[in-house]
Amino acid sequence: KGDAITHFNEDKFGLFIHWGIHSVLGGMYKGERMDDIESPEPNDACWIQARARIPRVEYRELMGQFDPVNFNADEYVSLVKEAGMKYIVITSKHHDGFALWDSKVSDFDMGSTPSKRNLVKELYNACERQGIDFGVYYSHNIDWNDAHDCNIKFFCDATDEVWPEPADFKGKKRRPMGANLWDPSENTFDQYLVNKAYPQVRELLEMFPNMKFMWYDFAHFLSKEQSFKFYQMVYQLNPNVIVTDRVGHDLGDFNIPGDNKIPNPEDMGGKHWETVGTFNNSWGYKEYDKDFKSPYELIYWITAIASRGGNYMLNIGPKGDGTIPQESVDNLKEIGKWMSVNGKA
Ligand code: FUL
Repeated sequence: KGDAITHFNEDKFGLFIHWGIHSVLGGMYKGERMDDIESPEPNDACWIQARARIPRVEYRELMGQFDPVNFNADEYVSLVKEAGMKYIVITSKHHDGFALWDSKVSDFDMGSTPSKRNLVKELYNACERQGIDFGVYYSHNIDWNDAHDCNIKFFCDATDEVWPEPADFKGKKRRPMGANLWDPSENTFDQYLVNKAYPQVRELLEMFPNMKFMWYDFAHFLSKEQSFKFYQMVYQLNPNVIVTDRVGHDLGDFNIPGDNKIPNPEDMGGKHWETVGTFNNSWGYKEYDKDFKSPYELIYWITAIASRGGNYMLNIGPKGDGTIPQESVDNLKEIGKWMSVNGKA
């Protein structure tokens, strides 16, 4: 995969998009800020279902409110170009399990929303038109809607670890972060893999023949064989697609040092790497988080990362209707002014 990895590394600067039905909530649950809910789960707005322990049936109702009337894929891609970015990765399915396209194997998807739009495809087509590289994020291990306990029980048995139930989290050193133990689906984890995750990965690769990146995320509870299968599927269906190390078990073609982390390149095992970063403190849209980095700070991140040989993928969290928060738009435009003078053409 040498050429594909070199090409990726030359892209240097890209846009990450965290979008889904969680965006409708904007970090608020029943009038309460998710940060104020007592929970050990992360306070990223994409995690609101886990943090507030929202039952699956109730959460699914958000599909009825997800109406992306302000989403225009070509405008997104034009903004990316204006910012001097070369690629886009979008959350095709985040941990909640909702597919941002019309999936043949699940009704927890765009096909069940009022607009029925295939948002991932709209973006892919716009990237193709405007010459921007495209990839998808896919949460392969964690799926709160369909993946039972996300394999935590198997993982615990396999490693002989006994992890506490959610009620006992407090003060414990380790905990099963991300597993759905509040309202697990009736599927076994294997049924989820065979009936949803593997077929969806295939759908994505077949739908987007020119895609460049498969951004698997969060493999904490997968066996080595399961991680390998996810890696292998991509290789067999499209060997030009490169895969994040978050596929699990030291597989993967490039490394992600951690969210909002600039690594020491010597610790990256000789692989190319990508820092992923947020504008504010959340990946998904959170209506009350106004703590946006300034363009000057972001230019520091760009230069610090590029000078160490890495890539920087900066994130936006659109609102449920597809509007990009104004602060992000303004900052991307400011960065673009700097990039037009200092960036590579
Ligand atoms: C993490 C996820 O849990 C976050 O929600 C986000 O997607 C980040 C990029 O990766 O592992």
